[in-house]
Amino acid sequence: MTHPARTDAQALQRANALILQWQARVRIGVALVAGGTAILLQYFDLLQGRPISLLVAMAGYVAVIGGLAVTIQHRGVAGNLEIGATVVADLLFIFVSTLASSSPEYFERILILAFFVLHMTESYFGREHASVALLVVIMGYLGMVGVGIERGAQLLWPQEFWSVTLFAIAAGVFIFQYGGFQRRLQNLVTLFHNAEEGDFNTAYDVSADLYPDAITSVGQAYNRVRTQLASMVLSDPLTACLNRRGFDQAVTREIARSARAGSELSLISIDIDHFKSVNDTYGHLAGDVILREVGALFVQTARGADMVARTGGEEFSVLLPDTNALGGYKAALRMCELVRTHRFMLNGKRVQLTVSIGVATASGTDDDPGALSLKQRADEALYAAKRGGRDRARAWNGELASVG
Ligand code: GH3
Ligand code: MG
Ligand code: MG
Repeated sequence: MTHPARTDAQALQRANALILQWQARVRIGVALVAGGTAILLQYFDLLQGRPISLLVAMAGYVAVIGGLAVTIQHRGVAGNLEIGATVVADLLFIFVSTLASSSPEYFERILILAFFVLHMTESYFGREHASVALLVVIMGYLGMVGVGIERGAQLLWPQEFWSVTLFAIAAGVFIFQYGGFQRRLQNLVTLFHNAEEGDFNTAYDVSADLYPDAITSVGQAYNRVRTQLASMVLSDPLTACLNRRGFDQAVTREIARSARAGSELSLISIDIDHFKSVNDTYGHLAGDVILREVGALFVQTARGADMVARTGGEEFSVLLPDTNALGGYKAALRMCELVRTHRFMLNGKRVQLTVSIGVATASGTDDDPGALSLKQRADEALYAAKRGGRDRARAWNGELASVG
């Protein structure tokens, strides 16, 4: 069995790898366009600096980003190391290329370019990575201004601080507002992942979205179809009872609950006797009508908390929370009686039907059986009822397993 938290982490790393791969193409494209244009401008003396420095910086950046992308594609996963390396390469390229093409009074270009890095980091990798990148940009920028001023550049600290402050405000708002983007998207992915597994218990929390956007809309749409999906995936279309999947989920959930509460829980397995002969005599469609009627009978007789399922062709199961062995056995007897005495009618003729039933009970203590063995025990008891002559209920008592 795979650990869910680990599966989530792996899914995230695979998503990171895909994002970094297409981002590499964008990064290389932007570097080539911006760097190429700058080199051209330098060539015609419209921009200061030597084209060769910029060319080296650009080639280095493209090589690093391209190399990272190839490695990530090869490995199929990417984590903090790869994201960090990409951001460091971005910032180094921005600083180095600005140095190679701008005099100190134009260093603010760094802040403009840094927004590109923040966007790429923020939107896809979240608030933490973007905040670190923001901090590095501010420190690096102030460092460069400091060195510039020391070397006699015409820069004024108050003006530079104000530029950095404006940048920090704008970038901070951006990070704050989009900070949850990746996490919220991940929540949505988890919801859909759970739905794939047949778990529709959690709704998308719309009220947690301070700034409703497209993700909120998808969440709302998911909430609208959630109940429909649940009934489609977890219930049996013929009888409208739970299907096997829905029942398995309910058993796992209720066993955990009863273990927490220290309460007992009974599971009833039912199989219709000689059902094949009903089909053989009246046809498969008539058999279906009977199955629907039997399901309705069990639903009618069940208490509010009980869960009725059609777990096989002509097999039903009922889960009875807070029910001890005696209660479960009595319920089973009642169901036997109910089917035996019910007037099933097909083609104007009364059809006599009986069921065989097995009951198993979990006591709610530490040595409880899991969902699987509880079902196995009920099935063993059911087979014992069949062997005993049908139309009867048997409770699992620990010895049935060894009875031939
Ligand atoms: P037993 O008393 O040993 O249970 O006899 P049985 O004939 O009920 O049991 P068996 O398992 O041999 O056969 C089950 C039959 O149930 C086979 C099939 O004809 C019928 N059946 C299974 N699923 C469906 C269904 O979805 N619709 C209908 N109409 N019949 C079904
Ligand atoms: Mg059967
Ligand atoms: Mg049968």
